[in-house]
Amino acid sequence: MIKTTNIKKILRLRYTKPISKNIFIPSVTSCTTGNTSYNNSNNKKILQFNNLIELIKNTKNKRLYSTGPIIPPVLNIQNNNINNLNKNIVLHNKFVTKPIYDGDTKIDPYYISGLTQADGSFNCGISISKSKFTKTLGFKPIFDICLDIDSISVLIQIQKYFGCGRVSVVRSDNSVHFLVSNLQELKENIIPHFIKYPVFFNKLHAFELLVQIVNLMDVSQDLRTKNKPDILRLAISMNSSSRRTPEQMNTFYNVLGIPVDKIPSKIEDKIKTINSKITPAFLTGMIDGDGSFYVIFTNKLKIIPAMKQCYGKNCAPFEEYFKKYLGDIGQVTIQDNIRIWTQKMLNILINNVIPFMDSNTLHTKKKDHYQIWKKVCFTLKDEPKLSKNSLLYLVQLAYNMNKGGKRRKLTKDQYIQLIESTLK
Ligand SMILES: [Ca+2]
Repeated sequence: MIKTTNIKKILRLRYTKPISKNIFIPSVTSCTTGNTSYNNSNNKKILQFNNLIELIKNTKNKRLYSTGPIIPPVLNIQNNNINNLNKNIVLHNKFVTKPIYDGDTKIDPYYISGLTQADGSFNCGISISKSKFTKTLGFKPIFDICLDIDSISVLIQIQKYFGCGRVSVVRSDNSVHFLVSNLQELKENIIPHFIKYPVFFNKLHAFELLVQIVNLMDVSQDLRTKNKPDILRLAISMNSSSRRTPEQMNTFYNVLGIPVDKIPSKIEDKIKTINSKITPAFLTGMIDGDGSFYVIFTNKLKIIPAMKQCYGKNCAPFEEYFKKYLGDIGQVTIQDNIRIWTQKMLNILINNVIPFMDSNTLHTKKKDHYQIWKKVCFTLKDEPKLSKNSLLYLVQLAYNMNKGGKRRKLTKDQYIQLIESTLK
């Protein structure tokens, strides 16, 4: 039975569900005219396009994947490289297309890296599996970006961008993750991105170790077994904030037959400087991840809009770029392992921060907070001494933004009461 549907619908279908390994585009010559169709005979779905090149042009696909078993050859297709594409299609007659950008997705690659700097991680799971006589150590390298559930659309866009991975919701803490743990996808989709658009400091350290792990795992079974002590050392050196105990690490080495006195030291994170460029889009990703636009309502009825950015305590060199893009350096405080940069000066917010944010789009829920916050800034600029009516207007507008103003001492009604009783 053949079901006909149009290309757009198929592509939308694929965005919500990663393409399965048994979808094939047989070859250009065997494609019939007309729309895309499924053929469910032999348990294989066959996608047929009347003109594959048209499809690639129309949907701005930049990659074609073979669905051959295990290691699909990846072809990077440039728009001006159609001849090359034809040659490749003759070579491999089984393909699925994976879009790298779709028409309405304008997510900057640097933004993705900036968001990863704030809310992403490169990690490697370590597990022990037991059989009757032996214990075996297993490794699972993972790339992960975690956001609040209300920003799930950003992760779906990022999934489209990479053309792989899964988006998974964790109901218990209202978070959503974009996860890639498939070795080939890490190698072909994730690693090339972060080589071209790097992250910095501890994230770069973890990424560099992930690259080595993937290389050590992407070999024959025998060689991989031989590589396990090296993989283990890399895996436990990735994140200093890891919750693994020294006892657990001893146990891992023990499974590999390495006694406690022979355990190598962790690989130190020695990255202290910024060695590649930080673009406005990168900074925007960082702000979308760990930045905040908020409004302080004091008991003396003063309203103070502010912006803050959190980042690792070893990441102070970022501040030079905050200054470059966002004006005056503001105020830096340190809490536990986090540095917090804060800007409360209204003229800097108006003259530097707002123009920057207006030309560099936020993608998470924060973009709504930003719009409210911006109104507060402009109201205060126009009316430095707020009238009672303007005060009430700003309370209605901004008091409960950012998670409903949960952290405030007074509820919104109590604050309105305070205004009413102070300014009769
Ligand atoms: Ca965050």
